[in-house]
Amino acid sequence: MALCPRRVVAALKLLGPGGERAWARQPRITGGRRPISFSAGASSIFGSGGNSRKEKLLLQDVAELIRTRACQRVVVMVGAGISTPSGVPDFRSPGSGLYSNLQQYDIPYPEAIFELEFFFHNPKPFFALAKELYPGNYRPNVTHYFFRLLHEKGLLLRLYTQNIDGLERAFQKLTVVTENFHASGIPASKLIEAHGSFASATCAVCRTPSPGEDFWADVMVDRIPRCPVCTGIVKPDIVFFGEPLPQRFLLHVIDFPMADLLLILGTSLEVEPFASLSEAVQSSVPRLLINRDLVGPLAWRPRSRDVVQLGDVVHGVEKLVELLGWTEEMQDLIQRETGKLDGQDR
Ligand code: CNA
Repeated sequence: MALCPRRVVAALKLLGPGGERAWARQPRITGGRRPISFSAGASSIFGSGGNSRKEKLLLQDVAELIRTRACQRVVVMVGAGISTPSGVPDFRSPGSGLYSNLQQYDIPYPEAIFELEFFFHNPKPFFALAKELYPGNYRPNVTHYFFRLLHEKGLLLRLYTQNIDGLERAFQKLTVVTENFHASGIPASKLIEAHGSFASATCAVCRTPSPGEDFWADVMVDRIPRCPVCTGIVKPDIVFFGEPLPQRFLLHVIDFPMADLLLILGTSLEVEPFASLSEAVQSSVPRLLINRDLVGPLAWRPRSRDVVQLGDVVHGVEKLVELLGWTEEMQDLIQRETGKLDGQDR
């Protein structure tokens, strides 16, 4: 299963349980949601009587499902949009996204920065991006800490991220990896970094692993990291287009059918095979999208139990946290974690 921009390999689809295509790409933008007033508790949301399964859910209904633990196998899918409030540019936001600011990276077209062929031709733009994303340059925001709370409450089945900034791990200054328990408090076992990370690096020629410290020492002084064995270019273990996704990504085969709630935040759902996972939960499972735009299958193949919270992701998460009654807990957590990061900076 290789990483593909959606329009390049539109034919690559996840297979449904019966081997059929999970979805067909027929763009269909809905005219928006028609919220139906629905204030019943979780039991009636899942109830089999009457037509409750057909009722439109609202954000407060999702909060109720979480709060009452009617849903306790929550799968989360995220993308670059959860990190823009931390200051990391995403790909596609007009004006601020990387694709709008390509001149500084000197690449012929946006996807080139993650293409092997271009990387071997000119690795400098990619390493400029790597330097930008250096662990410790950015800090997690409310969204990342919301996942931590979900985990602490035993509700997080798995967090699937496309991000390569390591903020789910909350990398701390100069500590490259804590393998088993990430500094954000989300254990490695709960996290799938679907597009890899900068936590490790490998020679692109002889495949010798490279120690993170050596790699970063070179990147920070704008030197291309070279393999001590064969002098090939050392590439961080970020998944480029056409490359296979990490083995752990295959956990989706178990996680998505088991999920009882899917949260999707800050992603355009443009990159496959990640995007198709949004269709891999059972049709009865509510899907909540918190994003600036209505995207992917939620736009053109909506389901009756979709909930869409359009707008800024931090605002959407704060609203959900408030509905959950977790605001104070969240503030305490952020204060504690910010204190730790400040301590490291001193
Ligand atoms: P994308 O295609 O740039 O989409 C981001 C989505 O988030 C868009 O729909 C935006 O409208 C939305 N968005 C941006 N900021 C906000 C905000 N503050 N509030 C609400 N919505 C917002 O990024 P995807 O993650 O979908 O694309 C996948 C690529 C991007 C992956 O391969 C990543 O490796 C790659 N990427 C990662 C990072 C990172 O690690 N932070 C940064 C840039 C690109």
